[in-house]
Amino acid sequence: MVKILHFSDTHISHRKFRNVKDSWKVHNRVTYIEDDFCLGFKQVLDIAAKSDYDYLIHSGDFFDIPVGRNFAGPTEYSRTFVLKALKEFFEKTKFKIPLIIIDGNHGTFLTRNYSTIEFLQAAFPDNIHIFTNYQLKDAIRHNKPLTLEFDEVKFYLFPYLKFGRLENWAKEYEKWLQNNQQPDSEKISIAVAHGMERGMDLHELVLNYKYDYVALGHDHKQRQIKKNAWQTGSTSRYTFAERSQTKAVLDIEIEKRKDLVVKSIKLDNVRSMKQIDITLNTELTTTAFERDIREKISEYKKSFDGDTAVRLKIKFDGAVLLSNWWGMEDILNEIQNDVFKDEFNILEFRWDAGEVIKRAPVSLQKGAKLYDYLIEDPVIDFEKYIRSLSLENEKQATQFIEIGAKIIEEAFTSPIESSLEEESE
Ligand SMILES: [Mn+2]
Repeated sequence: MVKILHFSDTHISHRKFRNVKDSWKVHNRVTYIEDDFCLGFKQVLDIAAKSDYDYLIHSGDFFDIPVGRNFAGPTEYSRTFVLKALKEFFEKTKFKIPLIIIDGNHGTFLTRNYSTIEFLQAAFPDNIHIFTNYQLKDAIRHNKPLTLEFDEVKFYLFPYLKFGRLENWAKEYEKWLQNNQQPDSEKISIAVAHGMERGMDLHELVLNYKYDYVALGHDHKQRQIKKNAWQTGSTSRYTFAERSQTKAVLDIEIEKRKDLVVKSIKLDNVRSMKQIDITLNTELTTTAFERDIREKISEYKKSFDGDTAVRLKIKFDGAVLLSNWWGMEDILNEIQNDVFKDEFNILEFRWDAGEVIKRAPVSLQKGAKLYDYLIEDPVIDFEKYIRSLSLENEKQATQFIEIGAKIIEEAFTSPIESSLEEESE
């Protein structure tokens, strides 16, 4: 029997600059939100040190940055915090428990073939085993396995890769998987993967092969995916969509040819995130709007305490006159100012009006009709547009249409909830 502690998506060094109270936890050193993510990680190591685990598994997004167009690496504060916490953990457990970490979509310099977890392995070369996006690409390129073997356990690693983005990537990935990543029938086999969308970043075979356990990451909500597969979830709340989620890690006992014994261990001291829902209507005056919001946040009117302060989002829907909305935005900015200046136990104050229908005032409605005919079916419209260019090269035209259609589809079908403000998991 082996006993593992499965955790994921620690997103260490996650920082917020906009719509957050300008307040340090330790002056000139660390802010509250950044420290939340360090403490989430520390809590897991404390749990891990208390029991007799054989392995610790982290299924990706160890560090939050770099990500996308944010090329900044983890802060010195977070890096130092992590090293100290790990050193303490390994000393307490006599350097006996291996920690396995794979790359997620956060924490790697995509154009640089470098991952921030490489520095962890360099610090603890005998105890930490990392598997990066780069190693995965290399394994696919050379048709070789990405595994890690111990006496009784074999790990199959699947760092993040959006293989479904292109058809030929998907084919190559599947071929590599079939050739190299099939579970061993003798040893306990554990797959570790960062991904949640089947066929896009999580391959069906990872769920269908007979691994004894599949340790998944990327989904911040803890949930069972299959009898032998779990998303363990993140260790701190990241987006407002996670506001009512309990954060937890998984304690798993694995024995060959026996059912898993799964225990979810709850993490405490997770900062609360609250959402206030407000439906707007075109009759609403700015005065009534202001009164309503000030009334709704009055329950947080008490002296600021960074350890318990709430992260707050106001979510609007309904419809509003555009001219009124401009006034409302001014009011929101004013309230935000007051919230951060006065006695409110609020750490973050933001709003999302992405789903509000903003009607042009009657005087402008004639002009607004311009938008009506713009795009009926974006994909078909785009093809018409490309055809209208009468390109000589048919192959090129087809390529344009295919790529364009994919981009448009992605843009028009992506969930509204993840607006620009909220970064993806
Ligand atoms: Mn992720």
